[in-house]
Amino acid sequence: MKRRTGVVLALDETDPEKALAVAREVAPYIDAVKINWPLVLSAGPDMIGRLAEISEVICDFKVADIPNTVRLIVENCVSRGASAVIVHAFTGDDSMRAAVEAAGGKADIIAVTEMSHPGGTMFTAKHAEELAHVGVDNGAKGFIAPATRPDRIAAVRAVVGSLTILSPGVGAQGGSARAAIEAGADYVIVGRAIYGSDDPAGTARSIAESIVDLV
Ligand code: NUP
Repeated sequence: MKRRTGVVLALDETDPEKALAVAREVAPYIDAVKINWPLVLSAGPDMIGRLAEISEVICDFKVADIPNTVRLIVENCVSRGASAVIVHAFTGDDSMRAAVEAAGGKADIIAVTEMSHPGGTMFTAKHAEELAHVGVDNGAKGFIAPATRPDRIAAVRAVVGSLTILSPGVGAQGGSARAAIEAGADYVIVGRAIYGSDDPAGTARSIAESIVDLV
């Protein structure tokens, strides 16, 4: 994934045609579309390939399983054209290694560290640095850290060095794109604030403009 604007669209719109329209409209202002279960369950997995014709695609399936199941899921995402797959790190070294091996250099594996919602402080925050280490030690190239708590982005940055950090939680969850990038994120992930707005392209452009001097 090549950073141009530093914005990733979280496309949780569940109407497939609307989702494709938003992706097309917003494409000039984003570096990737992140697809999650809501859209895949309503549109089917072929949506991964359809979006890949418009943009780089990150499959946010938060894969959390034994190594063999992780491998099967990651291989499937990559064969459909995904550029990256998000996996949980709490499953441990062997599952993380299986994800990286299954991606086979054709896609990046992104490890979840601390989650952005309030419940993310119950367990993930207490182990965020260890979770980041699981990713670093086993070849993950990207890390999810919360835009809702920019100081925690900085804590994850201290573990992952120059590897990539992507931060969800901007807009609907209360985080600011600029604060996240200033704290050390490489990309912000933005969903409802863009696809739920009256002017998705204009909103994506203004978020990109708010960080243009930092990316
Ligand atoms: O910690 C996380 N927080 C989070 O919001 C990890 C994530 N992957 N996400 C995802 O980012 C979430 O599932 C959704 O797809 C997107 C944020 O969307 P929004 O709050 O901007 O609408």
